[in-house]
Amino acid sequence: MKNRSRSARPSFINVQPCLMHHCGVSCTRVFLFNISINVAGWRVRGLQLVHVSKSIIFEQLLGGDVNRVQEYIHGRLEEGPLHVTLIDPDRQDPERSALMVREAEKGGTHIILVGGTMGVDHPKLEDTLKAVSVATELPVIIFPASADVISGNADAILYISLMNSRNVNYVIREAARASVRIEELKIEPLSVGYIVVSPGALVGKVGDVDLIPRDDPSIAVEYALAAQMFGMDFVYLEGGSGVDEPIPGDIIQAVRSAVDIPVIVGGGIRTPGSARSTVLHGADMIVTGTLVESNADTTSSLREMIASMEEGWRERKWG
Ligand code: 1GP
Repeated sequence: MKNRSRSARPSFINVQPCLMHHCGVSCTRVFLFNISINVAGWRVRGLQLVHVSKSIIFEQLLGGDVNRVQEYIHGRLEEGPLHVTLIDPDRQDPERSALMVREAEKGGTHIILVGGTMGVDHPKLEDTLKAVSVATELPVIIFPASADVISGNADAILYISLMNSRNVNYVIREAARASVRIEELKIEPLSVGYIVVSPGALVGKVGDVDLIPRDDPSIAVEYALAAQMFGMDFVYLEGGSGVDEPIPGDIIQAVRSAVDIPVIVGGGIRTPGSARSTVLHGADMIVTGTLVESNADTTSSLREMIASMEEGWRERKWG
């Protein structure tokens, strides 16, 4: 997922993971791809077994103008829920962040999100992104606190509208300010309708949020549907970092039933049981930050949590 470039752009390229191969897109060693490519007007098709690392495949075959991270996420979601590890560069130095990421990858996490609610300064974000990118093959995505902390050292960036903020800067102005820079850096934007549910913790305060009440799923549904109608890629239900309880299942379930786009849920998820319940109620992707920051054995905690998420997913799909 490193060194994304749009320069060598083929006229058409379509790569799908082979459904018969049990590893699918998650495998970093062997891929069986159905490749279709136009070369000088001729379409060449065929199955190819590629026995190299995932990043090389993506760089060599998908190096054009494609949504690599979106493809990765949607491919993974065919198989099960995704776990996302949030790294806040303000909480530790880049070397420690890289170590946490290595452990999280061993534990089975699928995506690394780097950012924080408070304005992380730009050098700190850059240093952390560089250290983290070297440490992992997983997609590294920026979670920006503002338009001032954007970097090309990542595979993608969450392109956020904090939909239930009272402050127009967080609803759209920061996104507008960031747009030209994102385009220049050629970093993949993942558009996100970010909806903060009570208690909201720091992001609720800093973002001047009109919090979604925990006992009224209908308001969350309105915002989530609005996000989908605006054409956004994801809905992100945020309870706030470090809160005692995750977002209530009723809210997640109502949102999941209302929209077709993937639903991301974060805030207060620290146990396998809460992760399982969050997925069972409809989360497609779970974000955890505090768990990785405060845990002595990240690898085994994440293994356990991801196994529980998969149980919740199976129960949701097949009862
Ligand atoms: C990301 O704010 C969350 O959505 C992270 O929350 O720190 O409670 O895991 P935790």
